[in-house]
Amino acid sequence: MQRYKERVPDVSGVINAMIKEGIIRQADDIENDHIAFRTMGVPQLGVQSLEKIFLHYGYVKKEHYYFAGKKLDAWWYAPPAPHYPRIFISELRVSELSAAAQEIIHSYTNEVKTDPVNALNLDDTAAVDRFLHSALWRTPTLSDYKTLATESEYAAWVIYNRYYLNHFTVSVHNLPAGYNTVADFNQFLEKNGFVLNDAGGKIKKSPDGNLLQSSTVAKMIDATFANGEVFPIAGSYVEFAERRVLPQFLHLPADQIRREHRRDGFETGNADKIFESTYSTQTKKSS
Ligand code: OOG
Ligand code: NI
Repeated sequence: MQRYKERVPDVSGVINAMIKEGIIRQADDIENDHIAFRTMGVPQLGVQSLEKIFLHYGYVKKEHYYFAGKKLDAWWYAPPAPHYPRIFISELRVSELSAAAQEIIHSYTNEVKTDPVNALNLDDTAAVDRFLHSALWRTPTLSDYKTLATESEYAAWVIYNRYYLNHFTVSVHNLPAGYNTVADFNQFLEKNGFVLNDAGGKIKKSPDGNLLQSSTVAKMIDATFANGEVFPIAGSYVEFAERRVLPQFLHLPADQIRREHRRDGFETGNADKIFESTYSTQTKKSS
């Protein structure tokens, strides 16, 4: 979380606003619904590589999601115990981009000769942490970044940001009344000046009505490219999730509701719009 917190002012912004409002006493009181990573789909990297870290720690691979327009695949991973966050990892279908974009991407990812996770001692948590904060390939040029962005904003984001955490997610359903729905929590956020992603509406709702999500718009950060060129690019964002109690458990008293009684997993239609929290159509509102 360290680098993410430093680069995403909304992280401490949201936590501090929640403490000030008396919703929580300290940051640790927040239930982290899930965290998300983005990757490049090339043979030695991508989901098949990154997921090995989480599988090693007992995460279980669950459903696949496909995003045709954005040329992405994603999977989610269930944690080994309910107090750990779920994990959402997406991957760019690099081979579906133009030859020019593929050439740019490969010029960076080819610096990674073999699957780097295979070389990690996965029991060494400090080494894993260092790996997740490692650069993997050289600092991109601004011109490569811009060329990629015209074709895939996701590609441009990953070429610069590598594996740095994309977002963490505040679970709202266990918060006090008045804040325990995404609708109410969004009101609280907007009252405090946070700008919400409104792609497809500010509340993303699954067809079953039981998974509701919203997110802040990523703020622009001054990124330093090759040769010291500085240019503002999208950082990361914070997400909010409300998982409603499944119909078969609605009879349970409120104090008996646990994670397994609520809607689990993700939703393609919701996720498709949440990705846009770092896309220029949204970030133009926050800068
Ligand atoms: C992930 C977007 C999808 C969700 O919870 O459905 C997502 C991303 O922006 O990398 O976070
Ligand atoms: Ni998410």
